[in-house]
Amino acid sequence: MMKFQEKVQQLITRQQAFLATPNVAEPDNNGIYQRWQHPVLTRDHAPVSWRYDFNEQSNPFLMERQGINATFNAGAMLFNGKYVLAVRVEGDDRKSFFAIAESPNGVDNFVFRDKPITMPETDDPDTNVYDMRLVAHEDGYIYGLFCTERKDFSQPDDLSAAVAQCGIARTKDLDNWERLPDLITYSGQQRNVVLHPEFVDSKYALFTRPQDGFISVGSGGGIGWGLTESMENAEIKEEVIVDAKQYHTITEIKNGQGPAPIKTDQGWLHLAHGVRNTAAGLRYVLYMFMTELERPWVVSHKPAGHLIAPQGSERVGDVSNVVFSNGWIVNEDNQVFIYYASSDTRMHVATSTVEQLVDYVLNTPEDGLFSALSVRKRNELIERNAQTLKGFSL
Ligand code: M1P
Repeated sequence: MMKFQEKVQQLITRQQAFLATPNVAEPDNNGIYQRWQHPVLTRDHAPVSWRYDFNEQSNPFLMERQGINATFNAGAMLFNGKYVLAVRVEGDDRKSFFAIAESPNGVDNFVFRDKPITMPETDDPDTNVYDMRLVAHEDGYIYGLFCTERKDFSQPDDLSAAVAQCGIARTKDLDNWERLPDLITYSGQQRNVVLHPEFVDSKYALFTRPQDGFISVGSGGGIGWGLTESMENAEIKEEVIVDAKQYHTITEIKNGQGPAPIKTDQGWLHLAHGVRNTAAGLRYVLYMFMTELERPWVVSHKPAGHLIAPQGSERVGDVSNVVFSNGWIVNEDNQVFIYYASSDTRMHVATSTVEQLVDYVLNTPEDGLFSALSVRKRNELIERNAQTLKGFSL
C-alpha cells in the first residue's frame, strides 16, 4: 500500500503536470475570434494545499477537507508582463472569493498565487462576493469592482431574498487591497458595475445595471451609466441607460456590461452579456457594441445577436447554458484575449485582435427586430455572394 507521504507527493506531481498542459487552438474559427480546446482554469487548478490537509495525524485518509467547486467569472489585466485573472473561486460551501491566477502567454499555464485575496470588509459584512472587474484607472490605482451580496432582512422568511450592491476595492499590487465604501445609487440593487478607465468631465464614470430584485431586474435593467465625484465615497445621483434590454433579442430579460471597454481609434469596444428566457431556463450569451469616443455612454454601432454563445460541453455546469465575461486583455500586439466562463463552472479564452473586433462591430448588420428584415438582409448577402463567387466551382 502507498504510504501517506507518497500519496501526497503523487497529488502534487499530478497537479504540476496538469497545470503545465499546453492549450491548443481549435482547428477552425469564424474569422471573428479563435476558440481554444481546453478551459484555462477549472476547479482542478486550485492548489492542492487549498483543499487537502497534508497532516497524517489530523487527516489519515488524505481527504479533501475544503473542496473547490468552481473557478469562473474572472476580471483580467496585464500586470508585470503577465496575463492576470482575478478569479471568482467558489468553495464547496457555496462561498465565493477572489484569487489571482497568472499565465505567461494568456492561453495556458495559469497558476494561482499562494493564497486567495483577503478582501477587507466594510462595517456591513459581505455574505458573498463575486464577479470582479479589474481596471487600471488613469488615477494610478487598480480598482476591483464586484458584487457584494447580503441577506435581504426586509424579507426574513424568504431565505433566497438577497440584496446585491457594488463593492469597491483598490490596490497597486493585486495582493494588498484597500476596501472603500460600497457604491450608492438610487435605483434599487446593482450588479455588473464597471469602472470606466478614464475620467469623464473630471469625474469617475461607471457602467451600472440597476435592478429591482436580486435575480429579476424588474422594471430596471439595461446597461446604465453614471458619474461620481470620488471613489472614496462613490455615489451616482443620476443614471442614464446606455443599452436597454429589448423584446425578441438576446437581451430580452436583462443584460450587463462585461469588462471595461477597450479604447480604439473608432470608438470604445464593449463586451456585454444578454439574457433571454427559454423553456429550459435563462440563456446567457455575450455580445458586443461600440460607443462614441467622446461620449462613452452613446452607442454608435451594435451587431445583431451574440458574439459567443455556449457551445458543446460549455453548455453544461452548475448554471447551465450560460457564458459570462467580466475580463479581457489587449496586449502590446493588439491581440485581444477574451476570458469567458461557461455555465458558472470554468474559465475559457477566445482570442482575436482589436482590428478584427472593430471590423466585426462596424460591419455586422444590426438587429432588424423582425424576421422579414432579417431574411431581406440575408438575401442581399446571398445575392452579393452569387456575383463574387462566379468562377468558383460550387
Ligand atoms: O448565473 C449566471 C450569472 O448570473 C448573474 O448575472 P446577472 O446579474 O446578469 O443575471 C451573476 O450572478 C453572475 O455571476 C452569473 O454568472
